[in-house]
Amino acid sequence: MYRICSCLLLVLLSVAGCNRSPGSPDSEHQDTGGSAKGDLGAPVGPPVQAVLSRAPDVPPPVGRDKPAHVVVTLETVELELPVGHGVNYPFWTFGGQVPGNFIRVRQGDTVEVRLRNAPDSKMPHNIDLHAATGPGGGAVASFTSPGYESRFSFKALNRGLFVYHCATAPVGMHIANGMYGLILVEPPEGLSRVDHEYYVMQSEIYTNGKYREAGLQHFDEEKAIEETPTYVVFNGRDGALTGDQALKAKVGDRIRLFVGNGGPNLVSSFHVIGEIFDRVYTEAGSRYQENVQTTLIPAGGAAMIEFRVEVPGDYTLVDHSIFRAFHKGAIGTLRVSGDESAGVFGGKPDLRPWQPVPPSGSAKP
Ligand SMILES: [Cu+2]
Repeated sequence: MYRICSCLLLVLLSVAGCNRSPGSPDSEHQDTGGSAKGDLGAPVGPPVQAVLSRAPDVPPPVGRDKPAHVVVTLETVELELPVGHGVNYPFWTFGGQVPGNFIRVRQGDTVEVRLRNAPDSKMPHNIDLHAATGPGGGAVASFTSPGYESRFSFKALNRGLFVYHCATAPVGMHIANGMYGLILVEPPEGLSRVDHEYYVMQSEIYTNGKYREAGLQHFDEEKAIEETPTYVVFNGRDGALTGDQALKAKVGDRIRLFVGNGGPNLVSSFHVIGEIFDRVYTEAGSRYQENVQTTLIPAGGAAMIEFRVEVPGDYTLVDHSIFRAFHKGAIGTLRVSGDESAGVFGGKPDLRPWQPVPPSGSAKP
């Protein structure tokens, strides 16, 4: 009788497990199968051109339920760009901006990368996509001299948010000069709907001059080896996400931040002052942590961060290794507009005079 009851209990428990809704936390924590379940068959339909975006924008969801052959055309361009405050730097880029274009595909897609190196480049470049399974993430296959285009393909077997970067020697210098970006591999069912998605990428700049020393600056190899950057920035520039360039949202919006760290050296303690992350897909993996204040993002890694904004005002994005924020540039703004939510936050200053009352019996000096 005891054995029969035990068996019945096991059956009931397994049925209860099957009844979990697809979006429930329990299902989120089930094994996704990794790369072994990532091959969803041959591409269906004609090749499609990937929609690429510039930071802080993110391409729209792929909106497909079948694997496709996706062509990603990236151009490596060497050009002088402002770092802010009268400082310029000779960047090496994917797509003429730092960070490089955001790429969005679906798990199971065959991704054909066409890497074009501008004819006036001085250096060869290539691309190592952390989303690719294969030697070097495509680095050898994509080694491209100025004035050439290389092509190679990979199947996006693993879902998640991945860094890509140039891996031409000296690798550290190519990354420090701006050659990094993010590629999102959506799960087959896509991501949940949110009101805003933003692309934020932290990195370091090593200049021979001091912080905010005006003029054209150049790469300082010694500082890079010592891991003492002149700048730590979001989206390639001191103040890229401040003032008119602030990220924007309205009270009640759900926000998803795709945050990467190009490094080349430092780990980011990513934090938004005044917000709590409802969900963080730590290290941009499939599982999420809830109610997070600050999340670590490794060099060459990323995180997907989701939260809802309830109170209007300015929220400051920082690397909470806080001297980087206030003395090296790792600072940005999320500007939330809308009605005050007094029940959530009564933030109006209410300053009143106050004098400590001396303990009774104490002598006046
Ligand atoms: Cu390069």
